[in-house]
Amino acid sequence: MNSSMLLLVILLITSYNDQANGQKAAMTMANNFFNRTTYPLINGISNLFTFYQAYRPCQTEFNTTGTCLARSDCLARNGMAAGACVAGVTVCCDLKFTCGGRTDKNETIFVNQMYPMADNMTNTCQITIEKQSNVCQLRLDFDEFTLAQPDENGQCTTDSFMIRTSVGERLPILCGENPGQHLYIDVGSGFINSNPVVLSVVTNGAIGGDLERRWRIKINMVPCDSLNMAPSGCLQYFRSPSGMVQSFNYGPSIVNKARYLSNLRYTACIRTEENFCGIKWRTEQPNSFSWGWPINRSGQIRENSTALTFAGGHCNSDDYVGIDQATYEDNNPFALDEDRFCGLGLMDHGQVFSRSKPFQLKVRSNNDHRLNGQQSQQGFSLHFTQLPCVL
Ligand SMILES: *[C@@H]1O[C@H](CO)[C@@H](O)[C@H](O)[C@H]1NC(C)=O
Ligand SMILES: *[C@@H]1O[C@H](CO)[C@@H](O)[C@H](O)[C@H]1NC(C)=O
Ligand SMILES: *[C@@H]1O[C@H](CO)[C@@H](O)[C@H](O)[C@H]1NC(C)=O
Ligand SMILES: *[C@@H]1O[C@H](CO)[C@@H](O)[C@H](O)[C@H]1NC(C)=O
Ligand SMILES: *[C@@H]1O[C@H](CO)[C@@H](O)[C@H](O)[C@H]1NC(C)=O
Ligand SMILES: CC(=O)N[C@H]1CO[C@H](CO)[C@@H](O)[C@@H]1O
Repeated sequence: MNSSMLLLVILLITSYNDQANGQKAAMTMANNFFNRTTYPLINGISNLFTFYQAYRPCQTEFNTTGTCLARSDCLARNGMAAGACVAGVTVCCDLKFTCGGRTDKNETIFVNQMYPMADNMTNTCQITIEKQSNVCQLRLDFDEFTLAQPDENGQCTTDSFMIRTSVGERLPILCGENPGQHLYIDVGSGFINSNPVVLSVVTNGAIGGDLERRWRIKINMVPCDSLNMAPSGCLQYFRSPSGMVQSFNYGPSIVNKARYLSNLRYTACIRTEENFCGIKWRTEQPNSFSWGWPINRSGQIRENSTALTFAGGHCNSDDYVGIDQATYEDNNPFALDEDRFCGLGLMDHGQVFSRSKPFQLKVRSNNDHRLNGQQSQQGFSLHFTQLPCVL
């Protein structure tokens, strides 16, 4: 047997088996075929090839992280060959975790059944995450998230993404477009693995237009002692001096339908950075805030006002966004505090300042979406900047 044949044998062995198994198989075969004096050499080459070929992370055609595996091994694990690692030997395998899956692994990526293609069927796709004992929260990152739009009541009746925990917290039911959004799920601090989290996506047939139903959700387990834990009560948690907070399904307005969801009651929290004492919120674009409208029961605009933006008690009757002790001007002792905002902007200049800690954005919507739909309200996209303590 010449050396290139030898390499081929090792290559096949290492690429068709698990790393550990592969090495063991290689050793057994080596012992069978060759005398021990030749074994150390073979083992060395085998390790080398294991290192270069199998189980190496790779970039898939979809720009996701895959694992180099033999094609047959990839398919046997419900993976998808998505590019080559070493031509003709290993493929870059995208290991899909989808409907029916159950895992206790960190950094799981949950995708729709047909991913990277769109799903167009009626289905209930459910996965179960069993937490590890030192884990207190899950963080979900929606790398991709397109489901059907909510109905005219702001409810996810065609498609819905639901989170079930045994902790009892009510988490929003989501649908529509949510790429880039994230959320935290409290899973309790108990040691016993009795609090599995179930994520389910209910889908109803094909969705209209150009929309392609597809999701790719990264699930991270946050250890209880981690500084990355979101404070209790925060569905979203932003850890940067500046950033953007958008309502779920924020996007271009849809005729006679509100994009934002009804029945929301959650808080987006901003970590206070060291030496920062205040926060400025401003609308990303002049028109990137359309949330609630001060209407009374007869559906007319309150007090015949021509104002477009409202604050405080005016926002009580419908949906609002809450920022504690917010003023239109920073450090102006004469500027009145408001704590809730609604209408078509944040006060007169599309911005407010607050020095109330912790920095939070409270998001509220009720179950009456009729007039919000008539106004085609699209939600909010707000930019925040923390303000240094020096005055
Ligand atoms: C992957 O990334 C490259 C550049 O980094 C880009 O040109 C290409 O379009 C991306 N492919 C997909 C499927 O996103
Ligand atoms: C769903 O997609 C498949 C594959 O693209 C296609 O063959 C099928 O006709 C589609 N079904 C519906 C109801 O659109
Ligand atoms: C899960 O992975 C993330 C990202 O690598 C890491 O920060 C976190 O500590 C891990 N969680 C556990 C329980 O190991
Ligand atoms: C609603 O507003 C209109 C116009 O300002 C007023 O005539 C009407 O009485 C109000 N209805 C209620 C229930 O407050
Ligand atoms: C509201 O505006 C309409 C039209 O401008 C006017 O006819 C009506 O009298 C106003 N109502 C009140 C209570 O000011
Ligand atoms: C295949 C073979 O001949 N293996 C031999 C290699 O040498 C050891 C002793 O060092 C023998 O026990 C094996 O039978």
